[in-house]
Amino acid sequence: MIQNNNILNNYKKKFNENGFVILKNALNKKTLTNFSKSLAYLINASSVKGIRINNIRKKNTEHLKQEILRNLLHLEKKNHSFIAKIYDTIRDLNIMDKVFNNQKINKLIYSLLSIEDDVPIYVKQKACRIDMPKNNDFSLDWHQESPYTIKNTDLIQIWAPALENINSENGAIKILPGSHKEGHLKTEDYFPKIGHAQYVPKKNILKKYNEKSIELKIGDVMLFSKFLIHRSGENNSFKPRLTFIAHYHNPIKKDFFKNFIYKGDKPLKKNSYKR
Ligand SMILES: O=C(O)CCC(=O)C(=O)O
Repeated sequence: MIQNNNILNNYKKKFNENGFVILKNALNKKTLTNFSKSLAYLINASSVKGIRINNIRKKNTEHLKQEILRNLLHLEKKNHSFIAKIYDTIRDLNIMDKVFNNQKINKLIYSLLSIEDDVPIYVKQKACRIDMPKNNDFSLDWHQESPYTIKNTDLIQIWAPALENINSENGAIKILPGSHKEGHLKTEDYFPKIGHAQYVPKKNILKKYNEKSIELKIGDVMLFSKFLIHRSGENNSFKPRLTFIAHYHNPIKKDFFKNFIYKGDKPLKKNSYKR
């Protein structure tokens, strides 16, 4: 819980030292339950024969989650385009405002960005990743967020489990603590036919740091620097892995508008969940 300035300052100190902080129990149960329900409704809206979740309103949340996961697997098996549509839709559902525009998270974001709490925050790249078991199509190799976003922006990135706890088996994100101090790095780029553009820092930099897997319980969130080197974990479980991600920018930072390059909701560069 963030009660006072001392606690905020401690988080900030840790963030500056390591490039990330973990905020426990940031997302409340009600929001997470409503997110599950929203997802269940979207699955039904796909209108695929044999795929239907009944009694969404009344179902026990744990049962609902397991049904969601089973049905996402069925949809993927039928055709990945169903998953792509759900992915593209979730990010703009009203429930996502509750997820990302959360008082506890905001308080810490303001502190980490060193801005007053009446300054607007520009929340972009909101998404819920859906990573299928043993499938790396949309995985991200080692990268910093900086090449994927607005030049020189002040931003904090969020990563959090959306449906179930995330551990090393189902794809805990990997980070290189302390690597944010390198600043914006030169990269070796590659553009796979499927999935995201990859902007990978040079091997001699990656070798300098010890990798850490971030296992989070549902409700916990990780906030991290745009310079922290991180990568996707592998989902070696039998269920889809769902995670919230977003960028929190300070839009009044000098040159934010000058460097602004989002065009509607089009990705900045080749960066897609479509196959
Ligand atoms: O969750 C993942 O697999 C990685 C997410 C990530 O690296 C990112 O969004 O920048």
